[in-house]
Amino acid sequence: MLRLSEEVATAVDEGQPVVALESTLISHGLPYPQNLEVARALEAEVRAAGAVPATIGVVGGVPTVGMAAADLERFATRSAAVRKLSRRDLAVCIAQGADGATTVAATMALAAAAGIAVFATGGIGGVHRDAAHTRDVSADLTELARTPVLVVCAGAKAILDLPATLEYLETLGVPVVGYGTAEFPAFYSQRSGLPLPVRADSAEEVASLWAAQRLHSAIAAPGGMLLCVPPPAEVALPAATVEAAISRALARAGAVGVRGPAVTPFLLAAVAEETGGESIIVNSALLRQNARVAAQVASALAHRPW
Ligand code: PSU
Ligand code: MN
Repeated sequence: MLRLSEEVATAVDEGQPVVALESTLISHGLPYPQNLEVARALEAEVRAAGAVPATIGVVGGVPTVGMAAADLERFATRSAAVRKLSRRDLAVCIAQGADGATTVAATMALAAAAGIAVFATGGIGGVHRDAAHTRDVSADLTELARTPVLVVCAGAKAILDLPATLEYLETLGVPVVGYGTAEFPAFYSQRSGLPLPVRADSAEEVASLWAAQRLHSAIAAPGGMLLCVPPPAEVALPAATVEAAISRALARAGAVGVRGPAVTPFLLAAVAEETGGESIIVNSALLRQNARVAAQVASALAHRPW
């Protein structure tokens, strides 16, 4: 029910550093050909930092940890034929033998099942801005509340209600740590103005926080942790530019009447158009940075006695 590549299985068995990577951003988060370039670049970043990459997805109905190059290419080039899988969609995709790209929620579940504790993504899902009416809150948040995986991200996607997302993470008991910052990053921009309770300034410091959370998780209350890395300064966009683009994107989504799992992919594509492609440059750069940081944390963890 869970296929690990030989490389990943060996690394997990031997306690080598491994970093999980998700596949929804490949099939439904970025356009071709940037999606394929990014998918390959993330694996390369993880390797360059001394860890083993494990891209996760459901391949022909088989939950796969450590996707083959040919599968990555199919997920990037034939994305219309690849489902977007959150946790609720996993069993159905398996039963129907389909291809499915896993979101943060589904990737966490499969990573934990494979014995992988560190996962790098771009921005997590969260509370949507119209959640008061639609009740649209990403399953990424509830997964963080129950699955012991450290998720390295640039905060929650800026298309969301960031203050409400932070509040909900607090409600769910998820520790949120800033990496070199005491503020929740805003995905395309470095700052949101929202303070974080915890800050860490090195991979070793993160590893010690995560080791404590993992222990606490094992004996008392199971759950993950969020490490928030601001996007690289060279490519980060001014908050005002991003807000203007998001307003136009949200208006378009409202006019078309997009609902459910289609909302996030629609908004990401619309923001890319509204920023003349700049959002894709930031998204790709922050993904690479997060993969690097995750690999450094996984390496620091591998060197700890517990
Ligand atoms: N981050 C990105 N691009 C993405 C996503 C995150 O930079 O495409 C995906 C993740 O897989 C995340 C999902 O789990 O969007 C959230 O979707 P939803 O809001 O429907 O839960
Ligand atoms: Mn949703």
